[in-house]
Amino acid sequence: MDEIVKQKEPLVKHIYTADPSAHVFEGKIYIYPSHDLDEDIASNDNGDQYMMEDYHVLSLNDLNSPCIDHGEVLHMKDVPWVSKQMWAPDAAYKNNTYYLYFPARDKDGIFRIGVATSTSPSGPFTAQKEPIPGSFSIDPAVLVDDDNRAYIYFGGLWGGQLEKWQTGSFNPNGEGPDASAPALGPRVAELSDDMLTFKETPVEISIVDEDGNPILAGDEERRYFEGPWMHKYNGKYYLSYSTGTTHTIVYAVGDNPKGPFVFKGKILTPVVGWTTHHSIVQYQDKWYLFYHDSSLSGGHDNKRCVKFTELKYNDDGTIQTIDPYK
Ligand code: FUB
Repeated sequence: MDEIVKQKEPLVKHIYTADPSAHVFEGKIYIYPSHDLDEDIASNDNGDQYMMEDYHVLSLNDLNSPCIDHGEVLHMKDVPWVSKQMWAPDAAYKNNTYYLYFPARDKDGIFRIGVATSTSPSGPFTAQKEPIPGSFSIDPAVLVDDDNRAYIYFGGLWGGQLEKWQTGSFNPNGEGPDASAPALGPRVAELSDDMLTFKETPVEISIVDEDGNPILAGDEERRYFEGPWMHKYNGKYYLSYSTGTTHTIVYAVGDNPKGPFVFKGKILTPVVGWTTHHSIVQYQDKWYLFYHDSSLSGGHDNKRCVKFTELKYNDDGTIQTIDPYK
């Protein structure tokens, strides 16, 4: 019981953190979160309250050790193409190099995805001078598959601008589909061998129900909103994501890294605060959900804190729903 209570405490309290992407690198757990500013900013649907400027890396030597903050590893002043809002990042390891993928608005206010490299999982990271060509929207998540091919998943509605890319180019007036039409899916592209560019034009992922019908835009309990994460369990691909307006983390399962994915159910019930964002990682013989809530700030949407808890599978491969407050 003590262990569970401890796990649900914020990983760090000296800074606000969110959107945790957790990985096991070099035998330790590394967490790549957003770094929320300690500022009171009015919330709106465009996400203007999320004005983050830099990234810190956190790590745990093991699950009973205190969390280490490795300090600032990348600041927007060192990324020539960025104007503002360094949102949810992810990291990957390949080619003896650590890669940090991050979304931010470019000088035209359009979200793009950048990549930065380091020889160490704790950084510091050096950013490429330009965003990934052809990248757009937010919330990159990278899977390096067992065959060493790497895939990047991304996309987010509303402030994340995914609605504005339905024609393949940016339409500032683009709106989401009607409630009765298929929902927008996240995008996926295989990454080039050097991990710095897309190997192909990103494609839209299809998420369907058990009968093979697309999840509809009006189905806000199940439709994709933002925060994709991909992990593999028993050879299956698990795509998990936030439902945004209904504030849950849900998942869908497929046989292929690009889908289609069949909707399965809920992983995490709503947390304190509007956003919910997560990652799933295996450490030794157990699985863990990293997530955030706004408990540390008493509920401020843009002052969040990263937490983790154990995640359990049923014998049929489904995931047991987690209530973050039980
Ligand atoms: O942290 C800024 C944005 O809020 C992220 O990119 C979204 O996933 C949401 O958590």
